[in-house]
Amino acid sequence: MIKNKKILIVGAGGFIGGHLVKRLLDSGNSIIAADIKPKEYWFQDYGNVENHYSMDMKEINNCRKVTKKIDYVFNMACNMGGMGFIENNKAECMQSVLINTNLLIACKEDDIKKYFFSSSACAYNKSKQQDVFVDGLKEDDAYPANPEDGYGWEKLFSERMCRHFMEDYGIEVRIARYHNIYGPYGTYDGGREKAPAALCRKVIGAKKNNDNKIEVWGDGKQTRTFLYIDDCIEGTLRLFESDYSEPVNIGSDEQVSINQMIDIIEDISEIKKLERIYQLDKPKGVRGRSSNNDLVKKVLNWSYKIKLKDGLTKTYDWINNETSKKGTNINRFTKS
Ligand code: GKE
Repeated sequence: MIKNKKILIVGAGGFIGGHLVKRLLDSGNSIIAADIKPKEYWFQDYGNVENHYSMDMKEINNCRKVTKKIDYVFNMACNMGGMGFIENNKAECMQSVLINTNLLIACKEDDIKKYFFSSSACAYNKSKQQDVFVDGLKEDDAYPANPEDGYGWEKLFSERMCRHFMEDYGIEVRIARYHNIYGPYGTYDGGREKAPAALCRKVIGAKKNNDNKIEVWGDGKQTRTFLYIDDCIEGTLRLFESDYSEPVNIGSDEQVSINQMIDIIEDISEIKKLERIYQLDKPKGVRGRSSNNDLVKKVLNWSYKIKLKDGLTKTYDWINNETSKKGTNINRFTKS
């Protein structure tokens, strides 16, 4: 476990970044945390951390301000969200390339030795994701390149930027391709939410309003895998401490249809089966996606532990608690 290091976490005000701050803080590191979000929009905000609020890391001089005398850098920052966001904000998502590029330049200038980049399953070739219950994506399936428009291209390009900074300047890079990470402190409304949180929120709303139906994007048959945040953090830190510098899947292979996920959430909610209003015009993304975990098991001798039902139960309970609080403005941040 990483300890007694000085670590910069960029995107620390966000979902995965916030959990990473907590985990590295608890294991005895000193943390520099930076995010473009103003303080009131940080999902988790710890006092014993050097926090830089409203810091736009697309600006190289901001990157240079926080890479001084740092041991490790984790780039968890990008302008992103679920399909509802990335399908409608392609230029915004592409600009995250400035964060990764400028951060790497600053790291080179400050001779930082190790750098983590949070990539995504959206980097994978879409032609491999056209059916439901598809075979899990292997790391080589990113080429020939045909990633998700906007966001996926930025992730794939930034992976290569990391590789070349390692080859040319000796910065050790570690790259994880995340497969739909969910859990407490994740966005659940406002437009950036992904399916697990969105559907938990909708079922909670139906229960509270005594509704007998919920709106579902697509036909509900599309399939995905979803990884609980604690597994994401564990896999991320094991990858970072490994000596493997190529992209690796950090995801689950427990593939379900969206309809099956709603069934699970209804069981958690102890609500009767809801009528599903299928909105075929809403953003759908790929038809099917799963993570092949052969490589991650081989290089890290690790695999995720938390089953979807268990992760969704924790997520549902957290969102239920948050939505019952008055005046909660968490996750309202929708524009960079
Ligand atoms: N967001 C959302 N909200 N999705 C819904 C909803 C809803 O209310 N109802 C059904 N869906 C369906 C979407 O139409 C899509 O087919 C599926 O759930 C998953 O949507 P998602 O969670 O928004 O995003 P995707 O898995 O398609 O893509 C995401 O993949 C991640 C990496 O695995 C991306 O948006 C990024 O968040 C990221 O790259």
